[in-house]
Parts: sequence; C-alpha cells; structure tokens
Amino acid sequence: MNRKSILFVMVAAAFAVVLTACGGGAAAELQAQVADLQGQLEAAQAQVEEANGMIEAAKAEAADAVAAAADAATAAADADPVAVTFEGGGDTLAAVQARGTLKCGGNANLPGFGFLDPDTNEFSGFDVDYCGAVAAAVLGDASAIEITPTTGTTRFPTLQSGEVDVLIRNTTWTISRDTSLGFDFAPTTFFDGQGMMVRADSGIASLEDMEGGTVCVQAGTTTEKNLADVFRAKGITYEAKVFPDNPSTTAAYDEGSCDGLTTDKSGLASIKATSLSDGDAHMILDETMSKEPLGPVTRHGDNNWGDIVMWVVNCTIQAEEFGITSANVDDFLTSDNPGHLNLLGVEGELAQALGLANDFCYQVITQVGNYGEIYDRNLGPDTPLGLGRGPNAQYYDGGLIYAPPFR
Ligand SMILES: N[C@@H](CCC(=O)N[C@@H](CS)C(=O)NCC(=O)O)C(=O)O
Repeated sequence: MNRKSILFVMVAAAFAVVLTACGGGAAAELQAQVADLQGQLEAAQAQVEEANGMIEAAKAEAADAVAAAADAATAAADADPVAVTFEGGGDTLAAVQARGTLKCGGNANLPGFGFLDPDTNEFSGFDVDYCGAVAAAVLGDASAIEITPTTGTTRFPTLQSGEVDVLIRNTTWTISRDTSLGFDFAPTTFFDGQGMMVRADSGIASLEDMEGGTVCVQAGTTTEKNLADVFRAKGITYEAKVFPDNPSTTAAYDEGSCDGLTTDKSGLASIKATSLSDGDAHMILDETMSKEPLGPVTRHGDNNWGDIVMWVVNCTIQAEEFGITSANVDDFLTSDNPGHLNLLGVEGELAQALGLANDFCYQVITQVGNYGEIYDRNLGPDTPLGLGRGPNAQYYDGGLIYAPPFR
C-alpha cells in the first residue's frame, strides 16, 4: 500500500468517527467499518515497515558488492600485472639468455679498470666486475662472461656490429657518442677528468710550462680532442704523438719520446702505479682538462637492454646506500624495511618489467658486491691505484653517486 492509500484510509476512519459522534442511527455499522479500516491501516503500516527493511537489506548488499569488486580489482592487479611491450626494442636480452653468456667489450691494458693477466689469462678490474654484475642479473652467474679486449678505436665498431652485448671500458659519455654513434649510456660508474703526467724532475708544474713540448696521446679517445682544445684555448704550442693503444702510448712516454702523457686521471694513476719502469719518477699535474664521466654503453634502440644495464648499476649504488654488502645481503632478506625488500626482490615485482628474475639485484650483490665494494676492490686505497672516492662518493657524502628509487 502506498502513501496515498494510507492517507485515504486515515481520512475515511476520521470521517466514520465524526459520523459516530454525531449519533447517527447506523452507529454500530459505522463502528464496524472503523474497526475494519483500522485493521487495514495496521496492515498498511506493517507493509511499510517490511518495505523499509527490504531497502536497508538492498543497501547493505550493494555496499558488500562494491567492497568485493574493489578487493577483486586489487587481487587481479597483484596476480596479473599489465603486460610490458618494449617499443622499438631489440633482442639483446633474449640473445644473451639463449647463448648463456654475456659478451662485454672490455680493456686488456688498464690495470684497475680492465686488465688481462698474461699469466692466468684472467680479466680483472672495475669494468670487468660491472660486466660480471650484468651477467649475475641476467643469467644468475657473474662468471658467465666473455670479454673482447678493445682499444680506443676498435671499441665502438665492436659494439655497433653486435659482436658484444655491452661495452664496459672506461668510456666517456659524450653527446656525439650518445647520438651520432648510435649508443645509449648507463649511469656513470666513475666520474673522471683528463690529466697530464710529466717527469717529476722536468720542472713542469702546469700546462703552460709545456710550451713547445711533445705530448703522447692515444687515438680514438676524447683525450686527443680535449688536448687540442685546451692547448689551443690556452695558446700553448705543442706536438701530439698519437699511438693506437695504451701499451704503445705508455712505452713511448716511458722511453722519453714525449714530455707529457695525457689521458683520464684514473688512467694516469693506473699507468703510474703499474706500467712505468719507475712510477715514482713521475707526477700528475693538478689541472683537470675536461669532464670524463665513464660508464657502460649499449646500442641505441634496445631500450629494454639499456634499462637492464642502467638498473644493474643503480642496484650496486642503492645497495651501498642501504649498507647492503655481499657479506650481509642475506640478513636483509628478512628486513622490516620495504625498501630493502623491493631492492632484493623479496617483495614486489619490479624486475618483471625488465624481463628479469625478481632477485636480479640480490644476485648482483651476493656475487659481485655493492658499488663501494667494487670500487675498493679495484681502485681503492688498498690497491696499487690507491684512489679515494672524490667525486665518486655517494651524494650523502658530498659526491655524485646517486641511485634513483627502486619503487
Ligand atoms: N675516457 C676516454 C679515454 C679512454 C681510453 O681509451 N683510454 C686509454 C688510455 S688510459 C685506454 O684505456 N687505453 C687502453 C688501450 O686501448 O689499450 C674515452 O672514452 O675516450
């Protein structure tokens, strides 16, 4: 019964009461009608109450349905992440995984960064460790690497031709290499600058003192171009003697064919400590002639592969920030900090969008170590190069090393 009917019944009942009060002859009949109408009124009220109950039940049911739909959406998102397609991607990851080894372009002649020990036939160095780190992330085995030694001139064609999957060889990130040569650069692993080495007894204390002198330099490097630019800007006349690789450049300088030897300051530290007949008889001038951000290089166009190398580097940097090392990484697998768990792949699915196993960063840290470990092992104060962190300190220690969030 609707509101109008209820109203009608109530008005009729009132009318009947009025008639009764007026003492009409059919009073008994009217009383019976009133009783009947009252009955109808009570029935109508009961129906209204029942309808209200049904409305409340329907509201509760709808609220439950909305909550269930939200739960289902959350569960679906967890169980079935959006499929990732790699626009303009290449097939480097698939090729490496099918082959079971990672091919890195490397350096055989620069102890500390990349060196092939003729006695053991083993490669070692900072760049070699980063090659192992990528292999640990992609193949779960840091030793599954094959290194092709390259010189300043051969490194780029070696990467362009597909002979290697990644170039990790004290290579400076420049705009022309990034664009016209068709490469992409992972984050810088070593911030460097070009320097000049001279004989300690030469009387040369600054670049200006090299007027009319000779400089040994290696072909195919930023070094060669910076030398020309800096000396021209300073108005210093000089003669460049250009050699194809590090051993020939160093030998010429060591024999006295040049007044100075120029390359990255880290390269000079390596040469001074390991490759001269008497390293102590030489000194590196304070001046820094350029910026040389060194890091891994991939072919432009395989964005997924470039991302993988990028996030392997970031993994080593972030692990150092968290204090996670190869020695204690297992303790962090049960950490209360979600940041630790995301980085190590215990929680979340961050690696899925790279096409890697969720524990890729755990593999890197447990097999190779964090950024600081890699640095100290190859370049740090306890090595022949004895390099402090300088600009390669973490950002919170005043350096430039900084990983974006694993989120
Ligand atoms: N970072 C500079 C210089 C890199 C470079 O090739 N340095 C030389 C001198 S330290 C080297 O590693 N030579 C090793 C070789 O070719 O044998 C660049 O990317 O051009």
